[in-house]
Amino acid sequence: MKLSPLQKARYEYTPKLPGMLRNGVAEICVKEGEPTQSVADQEQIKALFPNTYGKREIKFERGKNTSVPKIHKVGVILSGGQAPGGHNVVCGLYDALKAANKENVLYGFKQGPSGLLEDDYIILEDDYIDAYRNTGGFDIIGSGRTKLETPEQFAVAAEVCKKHGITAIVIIGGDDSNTNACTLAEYMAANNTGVQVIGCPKTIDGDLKNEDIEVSFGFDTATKTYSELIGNIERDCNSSKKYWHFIKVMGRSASHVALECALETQPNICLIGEEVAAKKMSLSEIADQIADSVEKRAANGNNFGVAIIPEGIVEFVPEFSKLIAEINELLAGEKTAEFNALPDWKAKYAFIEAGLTKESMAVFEILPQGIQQQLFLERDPHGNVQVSLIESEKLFAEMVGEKMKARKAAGTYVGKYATQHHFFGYEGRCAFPSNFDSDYCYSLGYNAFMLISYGYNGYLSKVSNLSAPAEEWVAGGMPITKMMNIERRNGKDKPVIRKALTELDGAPFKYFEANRDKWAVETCFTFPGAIQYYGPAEVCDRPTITLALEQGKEI
Ligand code: FBP
Repeated sequence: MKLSPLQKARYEYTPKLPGMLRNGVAEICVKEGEPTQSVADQEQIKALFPNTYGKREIKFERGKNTSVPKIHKVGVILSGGQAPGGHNVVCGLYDALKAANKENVLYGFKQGPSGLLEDDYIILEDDYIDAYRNTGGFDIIGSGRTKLETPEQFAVAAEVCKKHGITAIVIIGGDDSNTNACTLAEYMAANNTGVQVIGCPKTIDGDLKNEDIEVSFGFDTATKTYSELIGNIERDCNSSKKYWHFIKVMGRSASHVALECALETQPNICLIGEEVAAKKMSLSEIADQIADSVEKRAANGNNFGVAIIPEGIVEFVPEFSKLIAEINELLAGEKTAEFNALPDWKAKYAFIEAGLTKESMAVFEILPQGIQQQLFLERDPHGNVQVSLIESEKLFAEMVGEKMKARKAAGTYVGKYATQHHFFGYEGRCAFPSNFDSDYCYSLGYNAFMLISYGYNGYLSKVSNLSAPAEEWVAGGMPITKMMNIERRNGKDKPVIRKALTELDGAPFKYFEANRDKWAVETCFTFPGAIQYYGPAEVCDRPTITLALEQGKEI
């Protein structure tokens, strides 16, 4: 395989570990803290996790390793969407495992949790591992979205572990995968399998975050990648001065990615889904907010601008959620076939008009035809509207266009309005991990092995104090049950890790709120440029603005 110069250079990069892990595995001791409680619904969670509930928070320190020596056979799984740094979690885990004993073995289960269920694996060894150090992607073993959640699946997993003598599984995933890791850990303990389960917090979305997990890995690199691209677009539109760019960014429901990109690039507009929900904004109100910026900028002769749209925005618009629910109902069961058999869009439109309430029809009518058709034609296997596929960047660009026409007719706006659309998602998920993600991920993996060697089960690898230099990071572990609460999912009460949405009273949003009126009218763009891997620490090791603000640091 031909290597790029950066790839070669990154192979040589030595990720920075937290100070207490730097003397090698023989010099890492454990300090147990207080017993923990779940964030809510304590009695229910305790009853559901009798073997893994209430365990103590743990921290590692420099000192003589007192773990019981044994040969460790460990399995590792990458679960869900790609996030930069996943390879380094595997590398950190591998290095700690081999440093403890050369005879230890790391099994990489292929293509996500299904690899464990199908007993499809590779044994990871030096040469193979070395080709993935500090690189992006999950291709070291592949990833997948199979959910590991039923007792039947757990029994298969336990059998596969028994067959190979595997006594620990590391699951690298987001909130759902770590919820499932917690249930698997409980199963393994309840059935005396002797298998430990450890989770690692991954997702570019940044929504696996709580008082213990400061950030999920991948968020740093993905947002820096998108911010580079958004900054480049800002420079382009500031040069030609002829387009409004509508840029959708990934992040599923939560708006963390959009907010961080806005803090990095200071666009004219950034929508925040959680605010839209709190203010119960309609689509038309959102379009008006953008149109106000277009109008005011045009009055200063600036017929250009940048608007960032979070992927999940439409889910937060109450009238849109109602419309989606009605459409799902309208096409439930047999009715999909009836709808599909209608000869043309005109007939389909009449069917829709007859089936929706007056209010939802009013919302449907203001949507551009392309989006209307998308709502009915591209549906998931259960027949539901695929909200994530809705091209909200086009939706708002077109709705604002209509507003500008109306304002022109009313004589309040004189200007030109031409648009471009972008969607940034996959571009950032496999980027070469920033130094932050390279260091953080390697530390998470190394730390995961320390948790295994000290016999912990049902813990999330935890590395904290992340806005400080890596030397000052704190390594340890937190029982996953501490992060659980009961939520209603698919009509049933389920124990889950609470998903972190953007907090409207949190420091990142407050900073944005204090500045956005100025950004909406003036041209305050900032140009973060490409991620830098070599050079001064303030350029190369800088955490996200979100993390810095959350931890009270100057930005
Ligand atoms: P995870 O939650 O699994 O980390 O995935 C994140 C994500 O990148 C979302 O931002 C996005 O909505 C989704 O994955 C896309 O999924 P897919 O890769 O299946 O298209």
